[in-house]
Amino acid sequence: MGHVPSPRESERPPDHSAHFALRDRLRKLLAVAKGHERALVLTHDNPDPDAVASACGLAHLLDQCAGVRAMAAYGGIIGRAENKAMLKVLHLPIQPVARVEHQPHDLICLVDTQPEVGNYSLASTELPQLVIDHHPARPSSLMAAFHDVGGPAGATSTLVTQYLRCARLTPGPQLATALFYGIKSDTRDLGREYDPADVECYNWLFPHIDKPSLSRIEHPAVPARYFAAYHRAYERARLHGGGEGVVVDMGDVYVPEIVPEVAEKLVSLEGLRWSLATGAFKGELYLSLRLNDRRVNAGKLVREVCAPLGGSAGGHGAMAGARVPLRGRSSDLLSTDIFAMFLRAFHLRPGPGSPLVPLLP
Ligand SMILES: [Mn+2]
Repeated sequence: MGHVPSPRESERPPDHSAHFALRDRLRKLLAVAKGHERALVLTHDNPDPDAVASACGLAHLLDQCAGVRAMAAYGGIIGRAENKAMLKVLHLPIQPVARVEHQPHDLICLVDTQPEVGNYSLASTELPQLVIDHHPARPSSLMAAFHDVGGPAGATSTLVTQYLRCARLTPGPQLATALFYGIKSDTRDLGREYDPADVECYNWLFPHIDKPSLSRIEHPAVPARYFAAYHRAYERARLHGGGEGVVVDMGDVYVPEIVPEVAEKLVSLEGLRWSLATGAFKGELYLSLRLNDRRVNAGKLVREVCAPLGGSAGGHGAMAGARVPLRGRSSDLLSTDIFAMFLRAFHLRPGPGSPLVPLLP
């Protein structure tokens, strides 16, 4: 852990054209922002560390370099213990959107998501003028006055770090730690879907981060409900295709983020190609897919399955998630239908499967 050597970087001659391209993008970003007075920088709902960090980072950039007073905000809740700890330990200036969206603002920015994805909360139908996201580009983002979407970066925090760096703004320990943790968690410690730019920003941030704070964030205290949710998930998990895939309907969950967390945990099972978890929270079914199989694109697959169900979906190669409104449907019946659709997509026979953990007598 810590400083990751980047042989690819040191072997490569300095890339001046990439630097000039970045400088041009920064100039354009600031030109779009300048002249505005107050910005709302919004993440996707139930934001993860990457979303929170990039919102705070962009707000800081707008504040310092464009003279725009910027408020970072999120919809939904921050429920995962690590994410809650991140806000608390680092005192990050981000608030629930319901608290700030009625305050005057004349610039809307979106980070870690895009207009078309529909997984962010804004009462009005105002369109964002500035969109920064590492997920695959959606056509609607190209209508924003400034957009940096669909590039190879493994985290939006990487893009924001590049802008800060290019603007010669060194983040203080709290923002640096947030951005570092954003990159680290979105790329699973630089082990999944990462780009040389992620490694470069990770290394650049490392000397500026507050190490004891990072440790407190990564090893948070968790409530008893956390263990209960895991216990239930392990008991309910069903293997399919002779251990090729695992599905679990977690039932009602106390925080939506426990669904991706469990999917992530289950995909580490030896020999497994994919894991799928669902859980119901406040009238919506949350779904998360994780893949060990590079031949399948998780984001595409989840979008195909969930769009007809009226859900909003996001994700990329190895990880994707969706939210489907229950609209009176029972969450276990909907989960059963969804599992059947995924089993079909993976060329497996639908059926009950076999338990992951044999029940004790
Ligand atoms: Mn992200």
